[in-house]
Amino acid sequence: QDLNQPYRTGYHFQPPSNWMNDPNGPMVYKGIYHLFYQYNPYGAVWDVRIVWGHSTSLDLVNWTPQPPAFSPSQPSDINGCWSGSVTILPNGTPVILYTGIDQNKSQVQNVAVPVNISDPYLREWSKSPANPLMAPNAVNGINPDRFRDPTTAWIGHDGEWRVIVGSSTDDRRGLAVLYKSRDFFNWTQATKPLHHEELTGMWECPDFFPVSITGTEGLETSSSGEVKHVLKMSLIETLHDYYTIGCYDREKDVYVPDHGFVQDGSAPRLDYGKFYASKAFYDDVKKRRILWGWVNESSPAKDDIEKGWSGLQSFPRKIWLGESGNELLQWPIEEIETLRETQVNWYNKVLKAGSTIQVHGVTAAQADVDVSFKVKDLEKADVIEPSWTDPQKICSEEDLSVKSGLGPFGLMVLASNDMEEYTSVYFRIFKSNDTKYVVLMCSDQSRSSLNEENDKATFGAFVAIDPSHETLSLRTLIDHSIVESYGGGGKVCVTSRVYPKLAIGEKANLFVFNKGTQSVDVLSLSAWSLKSAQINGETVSPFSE
Ligand code: DQQ
Repeated sequence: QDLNQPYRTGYHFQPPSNWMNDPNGPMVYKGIYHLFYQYNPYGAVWDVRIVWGHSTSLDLVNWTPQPPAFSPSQPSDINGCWSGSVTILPNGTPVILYTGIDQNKSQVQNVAVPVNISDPYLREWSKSPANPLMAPNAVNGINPDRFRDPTTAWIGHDGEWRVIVGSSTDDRRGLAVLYKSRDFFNWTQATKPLHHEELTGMWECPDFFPVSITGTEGLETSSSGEVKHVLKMSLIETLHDYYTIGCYDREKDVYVPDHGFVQDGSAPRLDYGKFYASKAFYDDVKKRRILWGWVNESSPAKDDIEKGWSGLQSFPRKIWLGESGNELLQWPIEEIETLRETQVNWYNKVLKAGSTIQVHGVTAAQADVDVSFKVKDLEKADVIEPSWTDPQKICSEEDLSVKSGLGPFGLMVLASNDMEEYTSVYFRIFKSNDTKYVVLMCSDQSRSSLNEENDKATFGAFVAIDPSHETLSLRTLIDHSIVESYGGGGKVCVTSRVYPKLAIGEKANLFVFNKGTQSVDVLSLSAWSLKSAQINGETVSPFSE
């Protein structure tokens, strides 16, 4: 690994240099996966004149860079090509809808189509002279600064296209503005938004898609039948991605969530760490829905400028509706297994109270770890304070040294030899009354680096599982400066960015720990060294030369 670039990733998507933010228009076309992304060709900070970076892949793991799909060039996008989505038309042609910042700095929606549909790499795109297709005006009352990020379009009950665009009113009502079209090119605003929620502020990058209620297979965006719908919104006020699950009334063209979006922000999140402006697409090759999300830096902009880049994409995740019908599950796509090398396995190991055991034999800076715990003495759990309703706050206030509840137990990753640095991902179990348990999952970055200038906020979430019947599983993907964790089989995801000074390359270590007062069983642990993927012309070696 380039010792001057210890934070570049081995298998998380990033461009060779410069700034990247939102994933745009992911799709599979003629067997090739495409990812577009908000990219600044001029530097490592965001710039309004952002372009659509583009890469292609055969397996969603190794990526080939392509020229940017398009850049500001016409009056309707001369000040920036912002986020958008791909829709595959019934004849198989992919079409991009994206937000342009026009000559008046208004946000408008534009279309771009491939120049040559026989090119599976779709290297050239052409913008329609009819752009913009949708514009804010005095009649529709939309604020020209808050009208962006069109979704993948879908076909409604009457055969017409629908698409939503994120917006908000002046009094912070978040809006999924609905547009309809017969031919995909002439769009009219519907009289009502698809959905709105009071006091949630601007909705960036909405996403709206069906999920099966009978299995884990993904569905094409226009599917109907035995489905529920998911509406995801990225709230600019909190910089988090929230979702609701509900019913799409195809006749009335409205979406009704099963549980309304709670205005205090307690709707479920796709990730309780760093993860924003996410977008899902249907992979018809493997019949699954795949989610990408932008994971930004936690370092000051001056460090990003010095290292010459900023921003990662999460590892692509399969996403589906859990059996309960009220939560989404996510899991790293199976292709990650092609990167697995050395494997370490443990079975039925007792983690005594206060113990820390090293996992030897894997490249700890670039690894995939899957561990499941069983806790026997659940009655020993402390009762949770009624006022402890904010999991992130509990995780932040009770550090590892505090023995509250059962635990903490979990993983210490990117740990330096003498533990000056480590990131811990762990569980605590509390009782809420004599029979019910509360499982807390934390990702604590506070000791992750000797460099004090980074944002080292701790993240946390409750995991809806019953530890008296179920094992507690934790899967963590470690990749130099990103730690992406999946708790409870993908019920809760927490992604963090860390910048160790010592725990770099071969000097990084991996431990399993139990700082609680009761022993905990590791039913099984598998850890794999991961080889580096080919990402946009670069291979980070997991070993320092
Ligand atoms: N990023 C884009 C916008 C979007 C925001 C601009 C979300 O289209 O609303 O780079 O991160």
